[in-house]
Amino acid sequence: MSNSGFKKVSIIGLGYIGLPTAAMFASRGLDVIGVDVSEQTVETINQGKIHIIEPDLDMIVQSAVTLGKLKATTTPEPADAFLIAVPTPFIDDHQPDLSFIEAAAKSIAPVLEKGNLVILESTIPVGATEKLAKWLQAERRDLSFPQTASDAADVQIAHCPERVLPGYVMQELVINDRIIGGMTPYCAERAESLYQLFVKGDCHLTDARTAELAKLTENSFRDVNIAFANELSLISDELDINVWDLIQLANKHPRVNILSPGPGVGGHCIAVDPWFIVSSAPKSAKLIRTARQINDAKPKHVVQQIREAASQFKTPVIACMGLSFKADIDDLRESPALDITLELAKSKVGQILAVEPNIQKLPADLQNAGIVLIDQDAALEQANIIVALVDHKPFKKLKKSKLNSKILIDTRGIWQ
Ligand code: SAJ
Repeated sequence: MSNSGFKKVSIIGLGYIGLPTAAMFASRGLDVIGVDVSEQTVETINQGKIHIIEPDLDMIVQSAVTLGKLKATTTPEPADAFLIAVPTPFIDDHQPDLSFIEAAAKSIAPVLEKGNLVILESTIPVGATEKLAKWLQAERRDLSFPQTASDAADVQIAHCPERVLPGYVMQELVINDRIIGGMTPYCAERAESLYQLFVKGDCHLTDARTAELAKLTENSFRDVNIAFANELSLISDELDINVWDLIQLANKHPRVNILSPGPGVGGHCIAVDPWFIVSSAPKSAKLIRTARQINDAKPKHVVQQIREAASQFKTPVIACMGLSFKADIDDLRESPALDITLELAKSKVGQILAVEPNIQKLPADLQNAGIVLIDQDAALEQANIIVALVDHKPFKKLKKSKLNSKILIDTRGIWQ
C-alpha cells in the first residue's frame, strides 16, 4: 500500500480528463479501475488503446494495461477512492445539467465502503458537491457523510477541479497547482494525500464551494479576455485596421497582454463554464454574460465575411481549414470552426471542402450536408476561397506561394 493509504482508485468517466488521470495513477503503481458507460470505450482501453488524441497518453495507457494496473469496465467495483470526471453540459437557457453526476453517484453508491474518499473533478456550479453528497446519502443510509457527520464521516467528499489544457494534459496534470475543496478540512487533507501521488505543483486546500467558483472563475477570466480580442477584431474590421498588427503593438506595453481573436470560442469548458456563474448570479454577472454573447456571435460574423467573398464567384469553392475547437487536437465538441463550415454548406454558399488533419472521417451531419473531407494540398488546389479556422501546425507551415491568387479569410492570423 502507498504511504497515502490508497491502493485502488476508481475513475468514473474515461474521457479527456478521466482517462489521463486514470493512466497517471496507474503509472504511479496504484490499481486503477476505469468506469465508463460506453462499452466501446471500455473495450478500446482494455486493448491498451485510446479513443482520444492526447500526446503521450497512448504509451502510458498501453503500458498500464499491459502491466495489469489499469482495467476498464462498465460496472463500478469497490475501491479506496472514486474520482468522478463526467461531463456537465448545459441545457435550455444555459442551465447546468448535473444528470451525469447524479448517474455517476447512483452507480458508485452500491459499492461505497466506510473509509472511502469521493472526489468530484467535473466542472460544476457552486453547490454541486453538496448535491453529490446528498445523492450519495440518499442511496446509502447505512453510511455517514460529511454534511451530517463532518470530519467523523464514513465517506469523505471533495471537489478538485481539473485545470489541464487539452494537448498538454500529461504534463499539466503533474506540474499544475491543484485547488482542493473539501466538504470538511479532513476531506481536503485526504484528497491532497491522493493527488500528491503524482502532482508536483502545489495543492491549495479550501472549502468545496470556493473551489467550485475558483474553477469557473479561471475559465470566465479567459473567456472575457478572448471576448475583448474578438471585439477588437470587429472594431478593426469596421475601421479597416489589421487587428493582428494592432494587438502586437498594444502588447508591447509592459502591462498589456491581449489574447488572440478567432472564429469564436469553442470547447466544452470556456464556452460553457461562464454560464454556470451567470445562472447562479444572473443580476451580478453582467460582464461575464456579455463576453459569452460576444464570443458566441463571432462565428456569424465570419460566415458573413465568407458569404461576401463568395458572392464574387460564379461557383465558389471554399476550403475550411480546420474543424476542431482549437489547434492540434481532434476534439470537435462545441467547435466554432465546425459550426461555420456546417452553416456555409447548409446555406449553400458554395462547394465546401473541409481540411482536418486530426480526424479520419467527417461527422454524419457534415457528410449529410455535402461537405467533403479532403487533404490540404487538394483543397488548396481546388478552392478559390481559403478560410483559416484553426491554427493547426501543418497550416502554419504551409508555403505562402500556395495561397497566391486565392482569397484568404484568416480568422486566426496564421498567414499574417
Ligand atoms: N481561444 C481564442 N483566443 C485565444 C485563446 C483561445 O480564440 O487567445 C479559443 C480557442 O481557439 C478555443 C477556446 O478559446 O476555441 C478555448 O481554448 P483554450 O485553449 O483557451 O482553453 P481550453 O478550453 O482548451 O482549456 C481551458 C483551460 N482554461 C484556462 O486556460 C483558464 C484549461 O486550463 C482548463 O483545464 C480547461 O479549459 C477546462 O477543462 O476547464
